[in-house]
Amino acid sequence: MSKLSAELLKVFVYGTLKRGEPNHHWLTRNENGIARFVGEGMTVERFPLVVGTRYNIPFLLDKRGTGNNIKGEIYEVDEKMFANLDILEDYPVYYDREIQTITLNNNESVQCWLYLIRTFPEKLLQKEHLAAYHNTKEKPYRERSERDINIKATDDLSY
Ligand code: PCA
Repeated sequence: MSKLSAELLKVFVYGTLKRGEPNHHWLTRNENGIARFVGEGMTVERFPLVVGTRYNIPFLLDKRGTGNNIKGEIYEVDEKMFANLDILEDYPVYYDREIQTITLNNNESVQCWLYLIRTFPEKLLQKEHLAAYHNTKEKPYRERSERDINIKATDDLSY
């Protein structure tokens, strides 16, 4: 593999994929492919990170310059895992993704993929802008199997 394509398979996760959060098992399940934890990191760019919809889903909104530098975790993944992350995030229907610069705790910076929401109702911006996501008892994350299948995922954004 060329160096460039290896670099493109770093992913920065800021939501339910982090350690201790409800979708972390996707990264650790062997059948999904390989994921290696690289370190904790933070976006150089500021973004609004909000918890939205009736299912309390974390969203990084494509409105850079608003909100905080976002804390998360960097993983190196193989193509199989990357494809499985795309399935989980319902890319490109629900989340889109792009490459962003992430700084590690040692001040090194790396280029990583991250998932974000491009098209969203303005009112999502009125929710609290977080710097780091954690699932909570007060606003528990609901997985897809618990969601109303009669409502289109993208319609949920207005709740
Ligand atoms: N999973 C991805 C995007 C939002 C989410 O819950 C992540 O953890 O980065």
